Amino acid sequence: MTETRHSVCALDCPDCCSVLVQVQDNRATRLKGDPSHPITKGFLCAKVTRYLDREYHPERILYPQRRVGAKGEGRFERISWDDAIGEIAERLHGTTLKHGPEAILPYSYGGTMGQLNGSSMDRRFFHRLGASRLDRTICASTGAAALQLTLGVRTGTEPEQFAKSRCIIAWGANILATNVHLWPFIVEARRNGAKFYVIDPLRTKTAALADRHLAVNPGSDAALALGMMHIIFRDGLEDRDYLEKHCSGWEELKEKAIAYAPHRVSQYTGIEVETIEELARDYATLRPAAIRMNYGIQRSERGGMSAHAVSLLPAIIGSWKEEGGGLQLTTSGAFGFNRQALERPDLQWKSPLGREARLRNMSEIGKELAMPSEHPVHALFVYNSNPVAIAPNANRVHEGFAREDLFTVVMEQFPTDTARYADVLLPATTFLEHTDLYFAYGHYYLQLARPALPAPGECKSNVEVFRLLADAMGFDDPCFQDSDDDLMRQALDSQHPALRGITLEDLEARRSIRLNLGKEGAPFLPHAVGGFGTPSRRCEFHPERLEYKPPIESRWGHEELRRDYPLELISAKVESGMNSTFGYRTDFDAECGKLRIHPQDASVRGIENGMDVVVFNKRGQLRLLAALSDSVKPGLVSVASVRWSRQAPDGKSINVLTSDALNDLGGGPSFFNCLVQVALSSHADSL
Ligand SMILES: Nc1nc2c(c(=O)[nH]1)N[C@H]1C(S)=C(S)[C@@H](COP(=O)(O)OP(=O)(O)OC[C@H]3O[C@@H](n4cnc5c(=O)[nH]c(N)nc54)[C@H](O)[C@@H]3O)O[C@H]1N2
Ligand SMILES: Nc1nc2c(c(=O)[nH]1)N[C@H]1C(S)=C(S)[C@@H](COP(=O)(O)OP(=O)(O)OC[C@H]3O[C@@H](n4cnc5c(=O)[nH]c(N)nc54)[C@H](O)[C@@H]3O)O[C@H]1N2
Ligand code: SF4
Ligand SMILES: [Mo]
Repeated sequence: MTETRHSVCALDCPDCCSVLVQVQDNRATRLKGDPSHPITKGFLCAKVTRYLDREYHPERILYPQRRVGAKGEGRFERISWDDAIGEIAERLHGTTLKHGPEAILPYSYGGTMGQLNGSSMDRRFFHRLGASRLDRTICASTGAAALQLTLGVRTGTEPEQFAKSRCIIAWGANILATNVHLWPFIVEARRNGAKFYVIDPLRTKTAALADRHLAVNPGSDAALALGMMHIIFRDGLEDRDYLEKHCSGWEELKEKAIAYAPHRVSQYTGIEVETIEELARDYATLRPAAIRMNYGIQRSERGGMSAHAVSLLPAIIGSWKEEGGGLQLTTSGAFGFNRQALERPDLQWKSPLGREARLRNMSEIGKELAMPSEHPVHALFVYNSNPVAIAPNANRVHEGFAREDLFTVVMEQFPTDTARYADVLLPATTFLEHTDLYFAYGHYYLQLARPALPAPGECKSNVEVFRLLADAMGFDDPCFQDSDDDLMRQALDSQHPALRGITLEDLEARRSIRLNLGKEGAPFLPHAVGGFGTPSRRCEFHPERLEYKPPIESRWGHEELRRDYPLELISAKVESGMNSTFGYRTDFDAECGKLRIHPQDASVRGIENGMDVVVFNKRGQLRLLAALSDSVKPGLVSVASVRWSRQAPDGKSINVLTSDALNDLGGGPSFFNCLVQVALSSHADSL
């Protein structure tokens, strides 16, 4: 019998699609987008349309296992759940007795956007244990901090409104690859005459389809935004009324912007003066104008400053007032779940002086594990993430995970680079197999998913595993026995106006519900008349932070570095991947094995298309195949991220090259400022 069941795509993607699963005899035969969902609009991206290859893949981890080979070798023996839970509880208990609970570190990130399996029972467990806390900075903390600084909230223009815009700027946003459900709204706007700009160092598929592509130098966005402000103020195109009523600090910024004349900005950004003039004029006069800023711009040394500068632009021209205006980086702040109830930070261990457990920055996991420390981490618990592949400065990360004295638990669906380092490996369910409650970071629909398929083998959800572990550790607070439905009810039991009146029963019946945002049926205009969450309740301009300097790891930065490593490397996301999640797919892996290099840079190095090359810097080196392309400017090279190192011929993935230096705001990484040199493989030995 064939039937259609409902689910929600849990991948780390702003679109959070509503999914229909065709099922025959309890086996899925097809996934498709829910046609009734206003954002999904009946289609899924190419990578998730094929998700059933993952669901039924022969390499899925189906049973608990214990390491039998050397660390990192990936050899395991099957054990029972009782033995696995018993062993983990014993080791965590032993670590606590010997070194204190802060010697235990949880490590999780974006495996699932579900609230239950992403951050509920796990947080309760580690809080009660007194483990070190993890600062989850690897992706979005810099942009989030910049929005918080500027707007005091993490919300923005709803995707539907982009259809009404007359000027759209995709700023560090590869929409066709990473946010494809925004595209139909952009197409509609362009059909009505909108002009579409893309600001991205790479000529991505999105950039290739733009009316104007500005191939900015990496990390120079703050200069470009200041240049736009210069022109807007110079030509009197600002919305003075809006600035006076709702903004603070703008007069000083106006003064500061005088120094950012187009010819100077052109030198910093690599964009012609006329193009900068055209962009600023169009942005201020083709109304409404909307900016889709994405996380690409904040993954650089001064990414916080860049994100702050860009997020000021809508206030300067007053476009927050207009339907189809404003800016979107994220919509996540509107989902005002009761996090206290869900995560129970009150269970946390506190020292007699009230100190909370120490906080460790996940972007520095290599340093944390590999560098000598007075209070090292002795036990690590990884779930929803693959740090050995995705964290920067990967050689250091490998070194840390290889420590014989480190006890590592990994809960995974697949034998990832990280799973191979596990001492105990636990099998996790996929989103098609467990219950969860979903927020989105690219729209305003709250969604519920029940299991659409049975869990194979002995896979369990994260929530269930932390319940079992809490029991084994003797944690007797009743919250450790809460059911999935209890957790969802607690999350929804919130004072936040966006969730008012939304119950689990409503969600059960409707699956997807738009948050309560302003008047029903009216467009959501969060800052039409203020509405800022900053201390001053205004849009806050921080001119003291806005001083453009080129990143150290750039062709304009540190002189010695750029002499040895003259090329800038960007390792951005690609359409066929989802970070490292689809590392087993050959088409994705082949994409990650290519180095895009401009023909000029190739020819001076004797490199031809398809040749074996070595890319290196002081942190590491890896072998790739040269792909000559003018999608990168001279001086720039690019590699798709992130492959499994197991798949690479030399066992290395791109993050052996990236830096674990933190950027200027929110403790985020600086993946996209990375200097390298490239040589033919045959010459590499003499280097
Ligand atoms: N297909 C696919 N979709 C994804 C993901 C994936 O891996 N694959 N990952 C998901 C995740 S985790 C996230 S965070 C989002 C991220 O979504 P995006 O932010 O759109 O993705 P990124 O590739 O990080 O960066 C976007 C663009 O920024 C550009 N860029 C790099 N440096 C600079 C700079 O200095 N200035 C400017 N203006 N642009 C710059 C890159 O070339 C890239 O094309 O996508 C999510 N969706
Ligand atoms: N060079 C470079 N490095 C980057 C980036 C880049 O652009 N360039 N991007 C960075 C960014 S933005 C991000 S967000 C990070 C992403 O880093 P991660 O969050 O680590 O993302 P993934 O590599 O997709 O790994 C997620 C893992 O979670 C597992 N998983 C999924 N669902 C579940 C579940 O329910 N339970 C359990 N236990 N596991 C589950 C999946 O099998 C998968 O292996 O990478 C960062 N690293
Ligand atoms: S990855 Fe994004 S676009 Fe693809 S199905 Fe999932 S939510 Fe939709
Ligand atoms: Mo991310």
